[in-house]
Parts: sequence; structure tokens; C-alpha cells
Amino acid sequence: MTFDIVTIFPAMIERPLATGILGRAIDRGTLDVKVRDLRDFTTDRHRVVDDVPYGGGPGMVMKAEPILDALDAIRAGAPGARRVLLSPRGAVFTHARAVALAAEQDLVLVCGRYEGVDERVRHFVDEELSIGDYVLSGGEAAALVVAETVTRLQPGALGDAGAPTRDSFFRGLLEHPQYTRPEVFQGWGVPDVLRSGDHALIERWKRLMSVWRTWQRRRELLETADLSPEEQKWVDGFRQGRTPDDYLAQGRATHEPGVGPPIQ
Ligand code: 9D3
Repeated sequence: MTFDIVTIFPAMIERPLATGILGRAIDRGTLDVKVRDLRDFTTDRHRVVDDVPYGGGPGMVMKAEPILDALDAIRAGAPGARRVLLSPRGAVFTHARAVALAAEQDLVLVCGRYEGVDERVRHFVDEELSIGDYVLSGGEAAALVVAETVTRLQPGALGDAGAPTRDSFFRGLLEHPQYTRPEVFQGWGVPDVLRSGDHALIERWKRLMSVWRTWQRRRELLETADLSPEEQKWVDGFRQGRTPDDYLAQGRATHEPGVGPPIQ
């Protein structure tokens, strides 16, 4: 896959891309990223990329022409690339959109700055994406979010053999609690079930806690989550005031669904 990222701040993009999963994908040759300095596509002595807004108002607007010239130059190397404008007015980027973008061969990510981008740029991109309802100073952080999310979805991008399958198993639920050593930290223990060695029970506990967490923190996700009949039964129970304890009663090693109070 290739990414062409158009920005006036290449340095905001370069180091993060060279790090972690993205960096490894680049090193392995499965990902090629070109960061394009928008100012390289200006033709004036001062390399101007912005101008005052028609109709007045605060701040500056990004000019269309340098962006279009950058898109034309990129088309030479990646003719069919999908063009994405990162914009606070775009559709919100979700896992589903990431899956769609991950199926593309080439992506162009255009980062806006200032108060926004000349509206006519919209006619030359395939979609506009926002990463959420909060204000960034520009599209660079958003482009990194999209690049990392899409790269993770590429086959073989993750070192751990189990992780990619888990990702494609994304079911719209929050994760269960996780623990590592020590067994007691500052008086807080680890649920006994996780140390029971009973793998079927552990898997059931993980699913139950995943549904419970989602019920407690992101209830709206359960409307669209991909639930098994047993998981749906748990949700119905939570709706009637039941808690994970009610479902762990049989065959359970301890009384703790999650973390208990501090112990001596
Ligand atoms: C004062 C005018 N702003 C109203 C909130 C408009 C505005 C223009 C440009 C706000 C932010 C930006 C810069 N942001 C982005 O380019 C951006 C963004 C974001 O701010 N939030 C979430 N996703 C994205 S993607 C690009």
C-alpha cells in the first residue's frame, strides 16, 4: 500500500511514521509513504499556501491551486489513488471506514491548516474525514490516525500472530480488563479466574467482562455490537439489574468479577 501525505508540516508526520507498526511496514516494504511539502507545489517566491477568505472573517484559508498541483503530481505515481481530505467537517472516521480504506492500493491524505481549505478542493477529492468532534490545529494528527489505523489492518502488519485475526474480529465491544505481574499491586489483586488455568472459564469471563464494560461505559455500542446469543442474554440481564456475578456463580473459582477492594 502507499500513502501520499500532503502537508505544510512534513516534520509532524515523518518521525511518527518511522516509528512502531508504520515504521516496520515501511522497513518490510509492504508500505511506502511519501510526505509531500505543500509549499513545494507553489510557484511564487514566498511559497504562499493561504489567502484571505472571500466575504471576510477571521484567519486565512488554504488556497486550492497548490493542493491541486500536489494531487496532479501524485497522480503520476499513483493514478487510481483514493483522495481523502482531513477536515473537521468530514464524516467521522470509524473502524468500518478504516476497513474500506485498507482495501485500497493507494491513499492520498490531504492535511488542511488555518481556518480551512478552499471549498473547491472538495470537487477533487473522494471523501472528507474528521477523526471526531474536537478542534485540532490542522489535519496532520488526523492523517496519522488514519494512516496507523489502516496500516494495522494490512495482512501481516502486526508482529503478534493472533492480533490481526482479533482485529478483523472487531465486534464493537470494549475490551475486558487486563493484568500482568505482580499478583498483588498496591493491595490490588488479580481476579482468581485468570489464574485458574481453566481456559474455557477464562474465555467466558473475558467475554462477560467485555460486555459488562461496554454496558457500563458505552451502552450505545451494544445496539450495533455483534453478540452471540449468550452475550445478548447477559445484556438483557444487565438491563434488569443483574451484574457479572450473577453469571459467574456456577463453576467459578472466586467471587471477584473484576478487581476487588484493596486487600491486606
Ligand atoms: C474557528 C473555526 N473552527 C471552528 C471550530 C474551524 C476549524 C478549522 C480548521 C477548526 C479546526 C480546523 C483544523 N482541523 C482540522 O483540519 C481537522 C480536524 C479537527 O479539527 N478535528 C477532528 N478531525 C479533524 S481532521 C482535520
